[in-house]
Amino acid sequence: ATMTTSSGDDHLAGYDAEQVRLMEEVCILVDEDDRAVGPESKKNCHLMENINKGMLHRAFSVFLFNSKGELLLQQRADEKITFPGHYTNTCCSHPLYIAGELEEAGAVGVKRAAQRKLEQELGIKPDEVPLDAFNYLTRIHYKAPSDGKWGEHEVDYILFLQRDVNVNANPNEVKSYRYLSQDELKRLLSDAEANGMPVTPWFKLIVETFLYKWWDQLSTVASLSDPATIHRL
Ligand code: DMA
Ligand code: MN
Repeated sequence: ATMTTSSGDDHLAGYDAEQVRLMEEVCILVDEDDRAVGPESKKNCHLMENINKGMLHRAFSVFLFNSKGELLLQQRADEKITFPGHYTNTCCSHPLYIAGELEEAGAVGVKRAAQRKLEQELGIKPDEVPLDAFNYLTRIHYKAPSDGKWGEHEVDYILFLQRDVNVNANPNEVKSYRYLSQDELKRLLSDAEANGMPVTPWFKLIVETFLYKWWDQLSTVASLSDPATIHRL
């Protein structure tokens, strides 16, 4: 991967050029009630110096299951600026400050963003993951440092879907991926703990709070949807 030598911004010097470019994306700043309050660069949203002053943005976390009920897990690429090499759920990112992704009715804006990133990270074609296949379950508000400089502070929309898809992972985003049963995930997480393999903080929080109870009821999970609540984790 090409490394940047000078970006004109010390914060991003030395990181992967494609990931630096993606830091120019325009995220949606929100207040604590998830009301959109304006645009801000992905870079500024993820600097701890801004997070420590209260900056908060909107995000999503996708959990994709195959028809056997196995979860698609990914390991983030080493090129990622935040949480490189960490094990995590299928796909995460941010809706952008554009009309289609700001649309809040039915959480369709975050579903569009999820469809966009499933293709960019995992090569999953949009027609394999139609917007109406996503179940928006609830939101979590959490804060987590990555290293001294970078971190997360998000209102994160949790999206479940069960579809068989063709994966063609983008190595700039994804180092490895695999499908796991519940027992296999439990084993991976306890091995990770024992062996110092990093797992993203948001994935740990969702595993600890909601994952297995929703996973146990995959085929009827839409009935468990709690769209109005923001869980403070
Ligand atoms: C950000 O994910 C979203 C959450 C829920 C942590 P990310 O760092 O994978 O975003 P991106 O893929 O856009 O870099
Ligand atoms: Mn974020």
